[in-house]
Amino acid sequence: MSEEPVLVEARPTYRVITLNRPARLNAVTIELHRALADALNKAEADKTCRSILITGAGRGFCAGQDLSDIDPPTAESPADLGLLIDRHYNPLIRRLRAFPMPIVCAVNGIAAGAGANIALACDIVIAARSASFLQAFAKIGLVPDSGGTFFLPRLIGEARARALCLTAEPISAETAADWGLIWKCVDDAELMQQAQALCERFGEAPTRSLAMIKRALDTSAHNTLDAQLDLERDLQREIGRGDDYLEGVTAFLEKRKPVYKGRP
Ligand code: T3D
Repeated sequence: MSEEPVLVEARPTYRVITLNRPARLNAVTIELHRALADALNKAEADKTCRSILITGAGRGFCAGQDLSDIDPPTAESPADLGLLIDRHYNPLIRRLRAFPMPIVCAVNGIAAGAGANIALACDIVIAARSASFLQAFAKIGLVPDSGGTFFLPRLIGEARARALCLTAEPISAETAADWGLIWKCVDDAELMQQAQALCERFGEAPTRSLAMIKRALDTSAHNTLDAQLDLERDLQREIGRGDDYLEGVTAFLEKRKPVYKGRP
């Protein structure tokens, strides 16, 4: 197993972050959490970075929490899994959702437990045809975490969400796409090329406006229509004062391709 739990490759306008514990299907350790948080922080600090691509090394995307990286519970000393979630998983999910640029997740193989829900927290999920999604938690006597109980019913409806969580049965990437759990399923050989093409496109996009779109969509999950209309107005007012809107409209009127600053 290579030393680094996360590999980071800087492309001109985006970063490829690869979960890199292939012998364990990229199961998440505390070390991996720290490396991932560090990679996200550095990407955000770099103004040339306008999107993120997350994928996994080897045949899996991520098998969730590394079950050998936690102290085994005993009758005298039961586990406090809440601590792990508070310190690492919840901050990661919040960070992905609030990240001020699009995050594309290329699911190259099985995404299980928290691994599945980390993928669902990304903005656009593309999966290889051979990949699958598994809410593994009930198999080991746990409840879905990392936002699973939030994302699943909203994406695929109550009936399917309940069955996936309660049976802990996997679904194929094709089914995930048919159900609307992910954006699309592509042939294995095309996965990275399609994910990279998306990130390249985001490299020319008005990044601040994309960040606000993320915010508006996240808020809509628990807003009334009235509150959402007000939020849309406020965001539009703010973004409408920026350079990218001016450039977008000017380019449209001049019948040319806009050149957005993205993250000034
Ligand atoms: O601390 C907490 O627990 C709270 C937080 C919870 C968040 C969670 O994510 S809980 C859910 C944890 N994940 C799981 O329960 C999934 C466990 N893994 C599996 O059920 C299976 O590995 C898969 C269905 C994902 C894939 O099966 P398969 O047959 O394709 O592969 P495999 O042979 O089981 O796994 C390959 C290797 O990866 C194997 O090691 P070995 O035998 O070759 O040395 C296996 O032990 C290892 N591995 C897979 N998942 C994990 C793991 N090692 C540690 N932790 C894992 N989660």
